[in-house]
Amino acid sequence: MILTLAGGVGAARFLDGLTRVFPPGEVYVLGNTADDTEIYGLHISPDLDTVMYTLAGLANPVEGWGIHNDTFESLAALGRLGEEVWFRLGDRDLATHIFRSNQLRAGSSLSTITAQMAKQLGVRSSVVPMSDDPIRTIVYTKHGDLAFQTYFVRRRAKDRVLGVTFQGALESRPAPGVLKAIRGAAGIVFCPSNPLISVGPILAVPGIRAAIAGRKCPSVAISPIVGGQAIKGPAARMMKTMGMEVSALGVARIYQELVDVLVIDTVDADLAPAIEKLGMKVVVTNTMMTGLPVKKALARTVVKALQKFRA
Ligand code: FO1
Repeated sequence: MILTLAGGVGAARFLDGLTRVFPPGEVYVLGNTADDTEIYGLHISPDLDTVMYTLAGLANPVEGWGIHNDTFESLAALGRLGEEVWFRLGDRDLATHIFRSNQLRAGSSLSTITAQMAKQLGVRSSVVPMSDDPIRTIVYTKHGDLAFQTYFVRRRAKDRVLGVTFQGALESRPAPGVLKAIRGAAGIVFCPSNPLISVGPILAVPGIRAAIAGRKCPSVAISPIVGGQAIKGPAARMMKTMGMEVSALGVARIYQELVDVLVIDTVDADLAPAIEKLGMKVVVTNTMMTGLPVKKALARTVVKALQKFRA
């Protein structure tokens, strides 16, 4: 089994390729839940849903999140009632959040509900939240401490990030089976997600980082920073304002001790020697997942890197 650490859209795109070149039933997705939020009394798990919809073939191909061809009638009606509508919840997407929230209220755990929904949608991979306990990313800015979706969607990630914290992480436990899955994995993959706010919270759940650091299998990360820019989202700006080098080398520094092989884009080939000095192997390839052929080729490269390192 390959265990993957996943944020939202970047991870989902990679997993779309991976599950087409590797048996999907042998892929375990450990998803970030620190972006979760409550809107209209509903529990939203954006990263879990993004992965789930993508693997079910339902995702909106343009945004990467939400459901393809969804409508927004309910949101419009809520707006007319005076509710804030900055977080775009589609009509069909709402069903997911209503179901999840109902089940949570009835006492079910997030991991059980996620498994149930993924199965219902025909997803063959395991999609597992990092924890069943509430963990929330708080972004420190000069305008105050912002809940993640307020920073990211409402304020369009335009504030300078002074720091982040994962509220509740210290008191949280990994979801059932997570540590066992890490110990039993034949390979670990860090998807091309934001290392600070997508993979960071997963590693902040007590026990997960240590289990990965003590791995007996190879681990590969795909750099989400290409040519000094984030493929998607605010990773580059965040790394910069937090004093990190915005490059694949900066990513390598964050993942030191946890990753054996870093996959970097061809435009960053000249960084390979410096990354290798950190004790990682480097694989150079096209990481810009513009279409299915590149996604599949990247996934094949990652699987090959895992096999090669193992050998
Ligand atoms: N991202 C946006 O930029 N704007 C939105 O209105 C928005 C709505 C949304 C609804 C459901 C969902 O599952 C995800 C949604 N996202 C939206 C994406 C999400 O906020 C972020 O991509 C992740 O949290 C970061 O990984």
